[in-house]
Amino acid sequence: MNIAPQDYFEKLKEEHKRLLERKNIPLNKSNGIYYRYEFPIVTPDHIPLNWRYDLNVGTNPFMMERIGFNSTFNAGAIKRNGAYLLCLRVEGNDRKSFFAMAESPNGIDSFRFWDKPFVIPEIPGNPDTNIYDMRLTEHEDGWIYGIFCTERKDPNASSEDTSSAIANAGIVRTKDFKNWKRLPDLVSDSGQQRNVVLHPEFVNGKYALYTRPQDGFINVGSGGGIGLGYVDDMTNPVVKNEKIINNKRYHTVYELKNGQGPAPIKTKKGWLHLAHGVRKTAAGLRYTLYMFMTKLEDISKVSHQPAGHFMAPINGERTGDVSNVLFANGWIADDDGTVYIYYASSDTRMHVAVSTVDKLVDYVMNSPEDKFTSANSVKTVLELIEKNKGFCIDD
Ligand code: M1P
Repeated sequence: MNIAPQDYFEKLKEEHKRLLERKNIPLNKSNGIYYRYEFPIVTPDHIPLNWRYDLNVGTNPFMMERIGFNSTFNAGAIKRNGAYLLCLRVEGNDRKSFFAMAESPNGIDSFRFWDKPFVIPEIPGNPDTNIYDMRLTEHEDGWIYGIFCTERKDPNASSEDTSSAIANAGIVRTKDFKNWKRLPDLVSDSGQQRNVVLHPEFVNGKYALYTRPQDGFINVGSGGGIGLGYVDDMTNPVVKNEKIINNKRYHTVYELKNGQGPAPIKTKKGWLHLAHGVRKTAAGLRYTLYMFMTKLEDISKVSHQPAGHFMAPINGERTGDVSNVLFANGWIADDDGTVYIYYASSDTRMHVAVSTVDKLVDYVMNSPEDKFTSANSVKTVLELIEKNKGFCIDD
């Protein structure tokens, strides 16, 4: 197509504006627990044009995209001054991720990136190769903490092994989202850590962290499970007394590995947790979301956990950069009890599903638990059929 660079850019601008202003529509089909929305809320196409194009026709005569972006996903979430904020993992075509904030007035559409991505300070002498999956926690100490995965090449890998990496938890804190103070990386007994999340309240005067100890970069090995450990001082983040509170288990959706999603939501009945579970299939790894509840008086005790997944990839969510993956590290509970669940599909784009605290509490407390055999699963179905005797249903 022969089109003058300036006209082409005008066309791009129009398309971008249309995308940013597109209204989202709740899908009719719901399981009563949450409803999804028709459109993804943030995609690489939402990224501002001046992050991608050199707008000077003199230096970019063909108006080419100079910097390409692969995905916008795995966002931490927080509400500030009435705006719904997503701290996105933005991944360039060069595979490097960084963080950028997008903001919406209603939590379901019109997400716009802030002017510039964040620059996360590095640890002197130990730069991060890649950073991703920020969990934001507004802690009762007055800081907003961001805990993310920092990945570096494994220093012990042989010279021909150019893939092995070490994952650990990087920590920053801020009060205004402009100035980020980098704290030392997490120190734990485990070789590697990912999916580390700060609990929003002190527990016996200590910071409580959900962890995911792992033996290798992809495989958790004999480690794994969602752990809970305690830190005296976030400026010297040494995890003590780390114990697994939610283990991986044979023939479940979290058979191979699991990880805490966002920081849990406090309710009158307990802490609501959203997590991801992973199993191995002939088609590769399958990531789904599941929920559980821990006790208010003892956050190390799981009181309820429904069987199976809470959300799994459907339709277009199934495909992307890493297909068959749902991953969530951000949700927002509004004052009126609405819960916005921000989830990414297939390591490519962000979506929202909407529920309420009451519905999620009901789901977690009253859905049957996994009883780990087919015979027990069918028994659970028969119990429901029996309970429903006498109720009319259409054939
Ligand atoms: O590709 C799926 C996910 O894989 C990792 O998650 P986990 O540590 O639980 O296996 C992360 O790289 C995550 O970002 C990614 O979405």
